[in-house]
Amino acid sequence: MKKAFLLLLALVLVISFIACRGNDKEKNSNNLTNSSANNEGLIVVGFSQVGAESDWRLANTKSMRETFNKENGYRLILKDAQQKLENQISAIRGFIEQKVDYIVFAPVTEEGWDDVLKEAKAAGIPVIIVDRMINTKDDSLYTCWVGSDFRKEGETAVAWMETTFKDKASLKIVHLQGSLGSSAQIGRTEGLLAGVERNSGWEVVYRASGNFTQVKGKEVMEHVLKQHNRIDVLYCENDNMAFGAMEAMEVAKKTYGVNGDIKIISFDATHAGLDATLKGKINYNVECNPLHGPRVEAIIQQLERGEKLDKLAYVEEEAFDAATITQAVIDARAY
Ligand code: GZL
Repeated sequence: MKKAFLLLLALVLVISFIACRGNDKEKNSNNLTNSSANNEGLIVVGFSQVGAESDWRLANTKSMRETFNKENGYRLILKDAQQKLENQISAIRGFIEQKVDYIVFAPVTEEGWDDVLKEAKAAGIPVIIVDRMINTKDDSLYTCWVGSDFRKEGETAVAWMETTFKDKASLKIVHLQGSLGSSAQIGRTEGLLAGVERNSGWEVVYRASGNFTQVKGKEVMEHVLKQHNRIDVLYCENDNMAFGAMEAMEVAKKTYGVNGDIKIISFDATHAGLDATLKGKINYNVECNPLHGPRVEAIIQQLERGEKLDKLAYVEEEAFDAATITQAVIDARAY
């Protein structure tokens, strides 16, 4: 009897020992999946991208993929949020769980980030914001931001309008906005609003968002053309919406561009957008540089070296006039 009891006790001890070992192994393997050892010494970057809504966005994603690859010493985990805030938040939570080394994200809109960024901060993971900005009172929630000065982009477009239309007593403007609440839309809209404020003859006859997509841009312009006979200017917050608006104007037999009735101002200066500018379909195109991969990599390398960083880093941008742009200018550009 005693022997049987001792045998049973030994059996229980052995089983519980194996069970613990099993857990340890699991934990180890968990740690292992996130330690540089298991990542072959690579730096793991979790990148939450807005979506694939425009040529600009595709160029931005391409830049990040080309930079954060194995040859350069990185493992990139890229999540496409399909332009939904909730998808970005769950992607960032996933990065925290996976214990990535860095979290990078392009915020779809400015609001709604504090909670998830507090979780990233608690997990000790540096956060780099690219492209658009967030609205937060606590800037300790991110390490730094790199992107465009969208208000300045709008002011650049409006300065061109003031010069081009200085002799026009009145100007009827259709305003096609980007994704509402995104810093690109907010800044470019602010630029136009300030221009309308300064120029009493300017009137925005219609304003709506095309969500930065070609399909929506066409839809909005189809509606506008049914309501408004006289339109002098289309102020369009990105190239893809401008392409959609052009489709609608062609169907409605409206002329546009350098030789047309409706002058088009666009943003992004993507390859396709500059091609349209060269052809005189877009009158003026304000650049928004998407090549953030190398910029973010430089920031990560500085952080790896323990260097201090500026909180904000603006990228250099220019603008292109259909009257002066050449094929050589387009060919010399990286995107
Ligand atoms: C601008 C970027 C905008 C582009 C659009 O930095 O956030 O989003 O202007 C893109 O083309 O969809």
